[in-house]
Amino acid sequence: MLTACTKDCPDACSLIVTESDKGFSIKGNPEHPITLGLTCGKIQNHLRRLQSKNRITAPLLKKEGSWQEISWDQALDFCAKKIKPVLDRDPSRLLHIHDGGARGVTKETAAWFFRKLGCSVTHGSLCDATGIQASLKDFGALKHNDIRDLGQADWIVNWGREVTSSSIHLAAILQKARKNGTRVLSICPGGRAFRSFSDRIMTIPPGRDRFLALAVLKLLQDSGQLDSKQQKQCNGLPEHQAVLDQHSLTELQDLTGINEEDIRFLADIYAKRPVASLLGWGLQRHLFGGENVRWINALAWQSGNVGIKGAGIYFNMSSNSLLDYSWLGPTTNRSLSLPAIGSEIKTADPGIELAWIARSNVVNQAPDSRRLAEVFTGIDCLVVVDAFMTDTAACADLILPPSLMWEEEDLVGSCLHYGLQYAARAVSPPPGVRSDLGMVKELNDRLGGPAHLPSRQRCLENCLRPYSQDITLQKLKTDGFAWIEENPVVFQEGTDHPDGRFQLITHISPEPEPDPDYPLRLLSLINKNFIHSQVLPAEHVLPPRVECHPRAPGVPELDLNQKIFLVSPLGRLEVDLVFDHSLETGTIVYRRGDWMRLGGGVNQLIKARLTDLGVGAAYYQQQVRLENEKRQ
Ligand SMILES: Nc1nc2c(c(=O)[nH]1)N[C@H]1C(S)=C(S)[C@@H](COP(=O)(O)OP(=O)(O)OC[C@H]3O[C@@H](n4cnc5c(=O)[nH]c(N)nc54)[C@H](O)[C@@H]3O)O[C@H]1N2
Ligand SMILES: Nc1nc2c(c(=O)[nH]1)N[C@H]1C(S)=C(S)[C@@H](COP(=O)(O)OP(=O)(O)OC[C@H]3O[C@@H](n4cnc5c(=O)[nH]c(N)nc54)[C@H](O)[C@@H]3O)O[C@H]1N2
Ligand SMILES: [Mo]
Repeated sequence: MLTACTKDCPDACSLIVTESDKGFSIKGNPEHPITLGLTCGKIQNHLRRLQSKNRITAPLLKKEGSWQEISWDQALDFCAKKIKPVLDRDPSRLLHIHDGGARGVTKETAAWFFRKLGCSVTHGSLCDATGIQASLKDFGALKHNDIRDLGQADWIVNWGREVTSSSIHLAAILQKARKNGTRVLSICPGGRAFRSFSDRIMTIPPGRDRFLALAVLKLLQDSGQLDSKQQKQCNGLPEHQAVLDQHSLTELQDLTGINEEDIRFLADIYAKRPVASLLGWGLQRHLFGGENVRWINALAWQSGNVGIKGAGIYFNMSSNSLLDYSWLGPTTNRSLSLPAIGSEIKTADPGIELAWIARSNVVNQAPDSRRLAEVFTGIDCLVVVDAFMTDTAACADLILPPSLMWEEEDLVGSCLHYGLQYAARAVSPPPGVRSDLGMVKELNDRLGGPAHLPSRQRCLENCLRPYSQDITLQKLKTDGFAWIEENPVVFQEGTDHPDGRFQLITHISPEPEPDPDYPLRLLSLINKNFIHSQVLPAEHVLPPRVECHPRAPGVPELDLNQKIFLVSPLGRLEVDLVFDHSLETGTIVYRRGDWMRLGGGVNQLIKARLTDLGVGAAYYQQQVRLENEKRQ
């Protein structure tokens, strides 16, 4: 049977399930142009989640601090009874939060149900909103060439994408390209992972890529190597050039820690063409993340490395854009900023009385977890739809357990490739759970049917309408996937702005000086083996591990035989310290995902701050220190 992975991962794999005497097995679909038969550890890991003894399989109601199993009828009656009077008074007092815990058409439809009720919703994102907004500002669209085109580049300049952790199929594309002569230069704050897929590495302190892109532009401009045709198709050129003139090469070397020879090497690469620029999510999670992305976009455009095969900017594509959601209809809602959701709820007027959270462990994954836990616990009624007792679920008044990936049928796009994947229901869910769509349908009935929610099949078919006979649900069921566009070369005829011109960035912000008491920049990165916080209690490695250079500030003074704490102005967390000589000395890495309830949860140390664009979370701006004992 053909199904798919609906996790919040770029690769969106097509999968083959077989059941034999030996049990259920799952492998990558060899026919899918990106999956190519290969799957990652998260797949086996998900099988363990489905069968885990920690899985919640009946609704749980909190009564005087302890959990009580109740029936679905009781649970949904409880929800309707709480929600109805709020809807009658002012629907914006009900807040809906959802994220990418599982993706798919029916998940989006369940989320739309709350919009239709007129609830408050969220905007911005914990993930990629900054880079998306930067792309929209510069190009007027979020799209890139077919990812397999990377193989046609002479050089791939990888601005901080740790592909072996975040996207093993992209890692495979890079390795294949390297075999065929393409070279990969990675610009990153170090870390061993980059070695396996890079021909050359330039180490940069986090948050400063914009100065490196500016330095390269300056060299290319001074040597007359910028592409005059592309420059004619820009807005903001004089102001942009004035910024180049305001900075000396020496100053930019100091800011980036990269020497002149390396900057010249990078300029030579961009001058030769075609060079593809791969942008990670990491570099946009800083206070000036939007500027970081925009300066790299400007470099790629002006050097003539956009709109041709083998070149281009590769950040993201919109995974939902391949599907048509217009049939759901427009809604009008009050919207709160997700990265600052704690203070947003506190100051909301009218206030939030009820919240419904699905597919998100927001307490664990958004900044300032301790405060968030307090804020959510303080809401009159919190409903969390989750299969595990996460840091968020623990704050709830009612937990509703959903069916999970492979237990329901759906369709998913990808933010990496042009494939649309069909996810069949491959296993039976435990009897006590309901799908996200199923439970909101029942709630809708109890509320007197304010929304029209079609059947699952109809939802999937509706999303395929633009493809008429070319891509039908039946065809997807048979093939497992469909390819939407073959070999697009985006921005060949100019950008998607109405005037077709590229919008150059015309300012650059200085990097704020860190408080000397907190000399280390904290990178709270994904964990190769798990998706975000989807880690079972038994899979936790505690105390959490952090990695830094042995000569990082404050480290030589530590007593390694004593307990070590990671400290920020928000709190402290006991950690296990491991050395990595390849890391930039001012950087410390924490592989996030472990739960605060169990002794992890790095977001309790991270202040809620917004990036410069798109309402993103500036997680990686956080400064910390290591210490043995509490400082007086
Ligand atoms: N296994 C696994 N895969 C996943 C996920 C998961 O949880 N687990 N999550 C998925 C999701 S939703 C996302 S958004 C992606 C995230 O995928 P990635 O883009 O890999 O994002 P990060 O891990 O946040 O950052 C990657 C790298 O950015 C570098 N970096 C940080 N700051 C800077 C900077 O200022 N400049 C430069 N040049 N580099 C910097 C860090 O060294 C880090 O190695 O992964 C997806 N894939
Ligand atoms: N410090 C720090 N924090 C970060 C980031 C960072 O760089 N640094 N980056 C972030 C990024 S890239 C992202 S994308 C976000 C991720 O933030 P979240 O989306 O909140 O991450 P998950 O931990 O995957 O939480 C999803 C939850 O959904 C549940 N779930 C799974 N399947 C289903 C389902 O079918 N239905 C329902 N109702 N629930 C389901 C899972 O059990 C899990 O608890 O957070 C980020 N948080
Ligand atoms: Mo993400």
